[in-house]
Amino acid sequence: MTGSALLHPPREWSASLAVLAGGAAHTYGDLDARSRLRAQHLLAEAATPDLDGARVGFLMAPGSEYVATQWAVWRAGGIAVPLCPDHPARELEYVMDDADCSALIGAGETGRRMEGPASERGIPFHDVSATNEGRLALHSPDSGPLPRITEDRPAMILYTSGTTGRPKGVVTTHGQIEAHITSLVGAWRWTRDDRILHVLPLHHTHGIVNALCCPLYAGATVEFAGGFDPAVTWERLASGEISVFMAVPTIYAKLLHAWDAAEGPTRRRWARGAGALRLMVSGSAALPVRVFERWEEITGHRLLERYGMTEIGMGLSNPYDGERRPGTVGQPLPGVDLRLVRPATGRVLADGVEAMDPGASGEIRVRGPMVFSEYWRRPRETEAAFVDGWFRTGDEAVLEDGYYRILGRRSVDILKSGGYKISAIEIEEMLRTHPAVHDCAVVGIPDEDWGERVAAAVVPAPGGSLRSDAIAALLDPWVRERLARYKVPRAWRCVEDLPRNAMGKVQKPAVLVLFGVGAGPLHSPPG
Ligand code: MLC
Ligand code: AMP
Repeated sequence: MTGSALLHPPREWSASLAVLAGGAAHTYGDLDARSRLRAQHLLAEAATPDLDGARVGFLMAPGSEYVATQWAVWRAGGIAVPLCPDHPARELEYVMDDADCSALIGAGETGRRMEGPASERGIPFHDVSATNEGRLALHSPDSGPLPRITEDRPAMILYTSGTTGRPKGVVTTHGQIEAHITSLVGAWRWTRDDRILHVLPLHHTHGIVNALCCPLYAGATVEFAGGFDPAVTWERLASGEISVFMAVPTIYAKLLHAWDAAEGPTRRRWARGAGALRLMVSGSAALPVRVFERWEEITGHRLLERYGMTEIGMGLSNPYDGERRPGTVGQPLPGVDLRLVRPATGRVLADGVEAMDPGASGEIRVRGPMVFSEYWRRPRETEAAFVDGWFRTGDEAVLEDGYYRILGRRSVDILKSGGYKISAIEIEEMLRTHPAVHDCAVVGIPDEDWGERVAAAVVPAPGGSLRSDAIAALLDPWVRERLARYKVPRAWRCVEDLPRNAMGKVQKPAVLVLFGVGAGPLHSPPG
C-alpha cells in the first residue's frame, strides 16, 4: 500500500486542520470522510468495484473540493486529470479528449462548465458542490470496501507542452508521486506544525505535489489564497500564521513591485512578517539573482531555489541548512540520480556532486523512483525521451563548486512565461489555421518579470494588412478563445517574409531581432 499518509490520514490527525479556503476550515477527518463518500459514489455510478485506471477529469477552484475529489479518484482506483479553471473551453476539451476521460467532476460555477462537455461525450458529470453533497450521500452506499491501491498503479496525468504540437499527458504512478513527496518532505523538513500559503494553479506539479500533496502528507495545513494577489499575499505572509511559501519567480517579482509601491509602515510590517517564515521556495523557472538579492535585502530571507520538471518531479535543490547560492539550483535531492551528459557523444560530464569534466556544460539527465512512467498513449515519444533508462530533460546546466547552475533550454521552441511552459510550435500551428495568416514564427522575448513573453511574427495571407496593430487586434481574441491565456502572444509583428537560412529554416534569433532583441544566446536565464 502506498500514499498511505495521503489516502489514509492517520486517525490521530482527524481533528487537525488540513485545508483553509474562503474562510472555511476542513479537518483531515472531514476530507477523509468526503473523499471516501465520493469514491463510493464514483464506483456506484460506474457500476464497478474498481475504476481500474479510468481517467476522471475534474474542474474546480482551489480548495477542499479539489482535495476531496483528487483523493476520491485515487481511492476509487481512477487516474486524476486536473483541469484548469482559467482555460478556455477548447483547451479543456483537448485535455479531456486526449486523456479519454470516462467521467467529469465539477464544483461550483467553475465546475458546471463540465456539464455540457460531459453530455456531448455521453459520460457522467458529477456535481460535487457543497450544496449537492447531501444528495450524493443519499445516492451512495455508506460503506463497503474500496479497491487496493498499489504503488505501481497510475495516479495522475498532467499536461505539459513539448517541442511537438499540442501538450502531452505525463503519467505518474502512486509510487512515483510518493517518491517525489517523501524526497521533499525530508529535504525541506515538513512537519505537522507547518502552514503553507497556497497561491499556485492546481493543474501543474508545482501547485499540486510540492505545495499541496507534501503538506498534506506531513499532516500540515494548506491555506488556499484563492489565486495570487500581491497585497493579499503580503498580508497573509505578515500574519504570523504562515510558515512556508512556494512560488514561481514572477510571483516574487510582483511581490517586490507591490512592496515598492506600499507606504513605509506597510512595507516594514510586510517585510518583518515574511522574514519570519521557516521556508520560502522559488522554482519552475530561473530566479533572477537580483530578485534573490532584493528579497534578502527586504526580508532578510534567502530564498531556496530548486529545479524540477513535470516528468521528473523535483531534481535539484539548494540546501535547507547549508548555503543557498543565488543563480544556482543546488544539488540532487534525496533519491534522485542526476548527471550531466554531452548529448552528441554520451560522455558523462558530472554525476551527482562529482564533476568529471569541471566547468563543462551538458544536458541534465535524471533517473529515480519519482521519474514518470510514460507520455499518455505516445509510446514513440516516451521511448525517445529516455537513453539507457535516463530521462533527457532538455535543460542545459553546469556543475560549479558543487552547485548546479541552469544555463537554459536546449530547444528554442520551449518558452517559460510566469513559470508556465509554453510550446512555440503549438501556438504557430494554431495561428497557421487562421485564414489571415500565411505563416508565422513564435519566440520568447526576455522579460524581467515574466522570464519570457510570447511574441509572434506573422506573414499575412495575400491581400492582408501588413500592420502589426491590425493583426494583433484580429488575432488576439481569436487565440484567447482557443489557448490558455498565458499562451497568447503579447507582442506581434507583421512581416513580408520570415528570416530563413539557406535551407529555408526559420531563424529564431533573427525573429527575435524583429522585436528589438539582439541576437545572442536565446534562452539563457535572466539575471
Ligand atoms: C498571466 N498572464 C500571463 C501569464 N499569466 N502572461 C504570460 N505568462 C503568464 N504566465 C497575463 C494575463 O493573461 C493577463 O493579461 C496579465 O498577464 C496579467 O494577468 P494576471 O492574471 O493579473 O496575472 P497573475 O494572476 O498575477 O498571474 C501571474 C502568475 C501566473 C505568475 C501568478 O502566471 C501563475 O500562476 N504562474 C504559475 C505557473 C505554474 O504554476 N507553473 C508551474 C509549472 S510546473 P491579459 O491581457 O489577459 O489581461 C513546473 C515544474 C517545476 O514548472 O519545476 O515546478
Ligand atoms: P514543466 O515542464 O512545466 O514542468 O517545466 C519544467 C521546466 O522548467 C524545466 O525543464 C526547466 O526548463 C524549468 N525550470 C524549473 N525550475 C527551474 C529553475 N529553478 N531554474 C531554471 N529553470 C527551471
